[in-house]
Amino acid sequence: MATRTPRKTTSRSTTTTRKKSASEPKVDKDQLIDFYRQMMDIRRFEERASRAYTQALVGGYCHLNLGEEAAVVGLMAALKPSDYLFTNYREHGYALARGIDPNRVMAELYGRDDGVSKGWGGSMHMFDFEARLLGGYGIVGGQIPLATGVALGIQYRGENDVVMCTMGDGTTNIGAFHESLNIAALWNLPCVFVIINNKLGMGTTVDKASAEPELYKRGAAYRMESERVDGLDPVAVYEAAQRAVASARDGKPFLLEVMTERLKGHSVVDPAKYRSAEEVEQLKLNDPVVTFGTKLKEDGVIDDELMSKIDDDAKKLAAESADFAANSPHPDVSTLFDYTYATPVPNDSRRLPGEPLFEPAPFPQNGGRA
Ligand SMILES: Cc1ncc(C[n+]2csc(CCOP(=O)(O)OP(=O)(O)O)c2C)c(N)n1
Ligand SMILES: [Mg+2]
Repeated sequence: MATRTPRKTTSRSTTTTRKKSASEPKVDKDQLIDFYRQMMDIRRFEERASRAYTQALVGGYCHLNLGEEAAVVGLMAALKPSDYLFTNYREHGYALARGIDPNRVMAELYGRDDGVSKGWGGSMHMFDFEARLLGGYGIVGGQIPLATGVALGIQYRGENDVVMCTMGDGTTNIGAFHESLNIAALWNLPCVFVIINNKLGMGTTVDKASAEPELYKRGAAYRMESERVDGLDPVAVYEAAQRAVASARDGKPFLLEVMTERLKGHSVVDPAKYRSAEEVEQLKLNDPVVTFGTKLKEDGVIDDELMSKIDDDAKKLAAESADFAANSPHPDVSTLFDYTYATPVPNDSRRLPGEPLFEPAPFPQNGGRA
């Protein structure tokens, strides 16, 4: 029987050391219960999404936040409503924690008109300016330069918001990661770069892909303060994210590494055969929804009755969102090109699927001679 390895709650980079001040806000009982509720909502939503995908109700790719719920909830709690968020393709949980209606999130997975991106984006490309969720990116690392650019925009306009940019562990080996961190540190941009370290980039482990597997240490190359935190504990994540966000708001970008688990395959269709039976057994002990629920019970914050009510409510919410999505209309094909560019592009082809790429040139009457 595997045992849960005790984790150090945080490790900090050598660039700066800072003691936790007594004035940092504590998390009260209501907020602890709210964290648990949000984590359970994401868990049940993702399970419902997975089912819908296997029933062919969802097209394209579908990557889930199963195992990352504590990370998502803790991070999002540290942002103001006007702060900006960029994520990768593993984004449903972020959309929910950012306060977007689960019906709209599920409708996007179903490719329907009521979806977050009006059904044209799908699982990987949700965008909601009101919630300041600026995507959803399928290209590994594609979000990092864009997030850095938005941070530059905030600084240029003298605003007080910050940008949080989440990415996977595998993403830290993409050139754009290094270019963006370098420029953000050089120009003091208000950006928090968050590595969600689930220990796998598809099927490749961090140890096999990264010469420095303690990824938060990469901040040192850019004299950027950085920290590693236990991503199974939403409170630890929340407190670390608060420090990171405060630093960024003060013009000092921050690199935060959140140690999580990916409970299932890379995407819904991946059976994850590359994982050993022992590893899979260990995962059960590192399930954040279970471990956080147990801790709240032991601490007397929550009882069995409230726990099952929260679970029932979450299942109901997920089922309702699936019904809503199934009943939402498909987008009209005439809107296919409406949301591709923010401003018109002169040579933008408005060709519908199946139409010829170019109009055939007329055959020259004189046989092609001048
Ligand atoms: C530029 C680019 N290269 C490769 C891929 C294929 N790909 C999709 S996800 C992925 C792994 C990324 O792993 P990680 O950054 O750890 O994120 P996770 O899936 O674990 O959340 C790869 C290689 C891609 N989408 N984009
Ligand atoms: Mg990963």
